[in-house]
Amino acid sequence: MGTQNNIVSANAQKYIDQEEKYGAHNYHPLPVVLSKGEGAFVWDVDGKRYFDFLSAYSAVNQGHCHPKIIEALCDQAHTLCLTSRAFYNDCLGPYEEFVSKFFGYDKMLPMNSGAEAVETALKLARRWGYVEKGIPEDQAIIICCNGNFHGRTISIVSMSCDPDSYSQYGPFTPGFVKIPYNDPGALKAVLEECGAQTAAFLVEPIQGEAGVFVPDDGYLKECYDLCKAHNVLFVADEVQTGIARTGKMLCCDHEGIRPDIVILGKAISGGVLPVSACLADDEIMLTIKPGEHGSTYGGFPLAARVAVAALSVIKDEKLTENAERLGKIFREEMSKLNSPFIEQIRGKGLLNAIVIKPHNGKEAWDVCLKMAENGLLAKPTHKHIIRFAPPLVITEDELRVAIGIIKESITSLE
Ligand code: IF1
Repeated sequence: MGTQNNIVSANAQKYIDQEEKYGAHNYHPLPVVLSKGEGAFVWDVDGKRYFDFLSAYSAVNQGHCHPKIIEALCDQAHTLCLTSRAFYNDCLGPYEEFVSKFFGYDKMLPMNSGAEAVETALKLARRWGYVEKGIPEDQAIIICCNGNFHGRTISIVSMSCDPDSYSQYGPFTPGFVKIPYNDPGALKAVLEECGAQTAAFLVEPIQGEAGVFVPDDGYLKECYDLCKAHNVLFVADEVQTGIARTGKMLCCDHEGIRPDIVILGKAISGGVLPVSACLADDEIMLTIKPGEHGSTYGGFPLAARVAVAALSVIKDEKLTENAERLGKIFREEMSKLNSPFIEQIRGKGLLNAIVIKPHNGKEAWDVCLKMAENGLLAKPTHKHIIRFAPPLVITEDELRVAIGIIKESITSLE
């Protein structure tokens, strides 16, 4: 907040009131009004600087307003923004080749939001199930996990276990079978019962929204092998865990598995434009023919240039290695804090979370308010879990200062 003890300045309150009056009330933000971002930092309207430990839910891995990404955006914005897919252009082909080779797949299908890429993956999986696997029409099953978050369309919330995501949005899309996360036996049982009509298994390599739920080592590999044994596609939702966030380019790389379909979003564009994509090989990707899927802005020239620049920054600045190294320091330092508030610390790379035990009548929200007061922004998920996900460009010195703020904020509430 612009001023101390969580009192919002009149300047900031003006923007809060505007959103309250003229905007839908589909969020409950922390009372901070931001106006500038650079690297690992953001500033509020009163000029106060904060460490950004949310990174727009892992979309800003490259740091706010990265100069090379902004340069690509501005250069293309002056030249050609949008052509639609009714015509070719000189940006999409180079983008498709760059991304396909970057991740090692035959092809990519460009979309805009993460949810659209997830919907695209669901359509690709069902289409492959009918055309290639021979599942009877309209009977394809897609297995998903309890605690999942894949976006907010009606088909996607049809897979959700969170009433906040699905209640009073029915009727729901059929064809989804939910199983417990981190339980290969549950997947084995469902595949043995109805593997023949199962098209895919959709999974987050780490469940972000569920509270950075890291599955046991080997879970993903065991599920992958079960899918292969039953001719079922292994579909990884790497929208939040991908693009170096967990210390590998894709979180699935930690287990050496190559998903049949990879879903990307968020940091593929470095937090500059909504850009997403599905990656797959020809057997899957070419089951969708011209005119059978698309979107107005999918892969548009502006997105193409921005995404190529954003992915190049990840490699050029070795952000994957940085996330791996600094993530270990974060968890090590936080585990030294012996606080009644801390129940558990978990994560991979720079996707971490602390499970807060309410104490002295204070809970995760109060910790976040105190951290904001002390110059660090993070937000609770599911009431008691605080996610800590700074931009991957953060330096070790900056991280150690941020850790000091987190520790000081927690101990001040004890
Ligand atoms: C909100 C959550 C995170 C995602 C995964 C697909 C999508 C997301 C693994 C859809 C999006 C965002 C959505 C945003 C908050 C944030 C979020 F809290 F909602 F669940 F990160 F954990 N797959 N996650 O995490 O991508 O359509 O948003 O581009 O809806 O409040 P999107």
